[in-house]
Amino acid sequence: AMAALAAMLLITSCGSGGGDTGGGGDRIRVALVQGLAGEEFYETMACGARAKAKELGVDLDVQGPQKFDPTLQTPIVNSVVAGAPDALLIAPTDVKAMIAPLTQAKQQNIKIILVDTVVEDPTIGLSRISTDNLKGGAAAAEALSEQVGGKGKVLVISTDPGVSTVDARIKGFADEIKASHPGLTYVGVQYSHNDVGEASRIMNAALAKDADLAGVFATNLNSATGAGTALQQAGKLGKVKMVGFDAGPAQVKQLKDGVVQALIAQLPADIGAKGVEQAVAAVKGQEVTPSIPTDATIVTAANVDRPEVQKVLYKA
Ligand code: T6T
Repeated sequence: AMAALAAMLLITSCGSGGGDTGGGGDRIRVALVQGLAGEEFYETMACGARAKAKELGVDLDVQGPQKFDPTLQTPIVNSVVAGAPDALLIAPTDVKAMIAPLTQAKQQNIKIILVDTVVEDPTIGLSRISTDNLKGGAAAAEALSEQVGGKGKVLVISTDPGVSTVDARIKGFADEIKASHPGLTYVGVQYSHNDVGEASRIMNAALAKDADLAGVFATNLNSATGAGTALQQAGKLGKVKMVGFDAGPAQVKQLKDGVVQALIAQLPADIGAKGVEQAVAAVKGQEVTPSIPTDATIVTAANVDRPEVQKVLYKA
């Protein structure tokens, strides 16, 4: 009950950007650099981080690029680093391209905490907090297999190669099909560059190419929104089954409309809150936890109205 209450507080305490605090003398200063500004997953993460920052009495500055793109995220990191915060929470937008700017931050003794995504260099990030995306991808394969009755062609729509989270989801999905679903034919992955319109175009082209397509797995919010819109407009409801990662308002509507059969909801607010906790511990020289997995919930039309499931849906 206490945990449920704490989760409620996290969600409800995120009104009009309330947790950011004015710069006080020797308060710990933490920066959060999102993967994408204004998107429900990262805004919900910011919400959890703000609530925790307020509780712990630290300053939190939140920034993010307008596109999920390392060439736009790099200058933001550079300017944040120039301001010399004590700690940096970041969701790196590419496993390779973000190593250089984060190495700079590390050299300036800024404590780095990775939230959601990671980089390939294992020495970057004192703590890594994320969903078990490999497992999440496998769960998506299982859910999709069940929906299509264990047979037929299945497609994956992702964002870009080199994004650790979605890459792990694809691998988990493909491995699970290979290991346990011999009736499914995985026709491969296509990349939307995290663009809703592009995900729709990919879905439409796939429907035109494979008239017998049985299912699609969309690896994140924008991919799912675009793919679902295309399925709906093509009148493929119920004919082509879909499973999507993430649970923003558009995904939940698609679930209720019967466009999508299952969603895998992450706990972005938890990731943000735990990130701030780890950052503060690192700055104070206390023990940090190198790897913190956060939960995922499979949301379907059958369970979406339950209070414990409502709680994991991302804020609007
Ligand atoms: O799926 C999340 C996040 O985990 C991923 O790294 C990028 O996409 C999202 O932000 C959803 O759009």
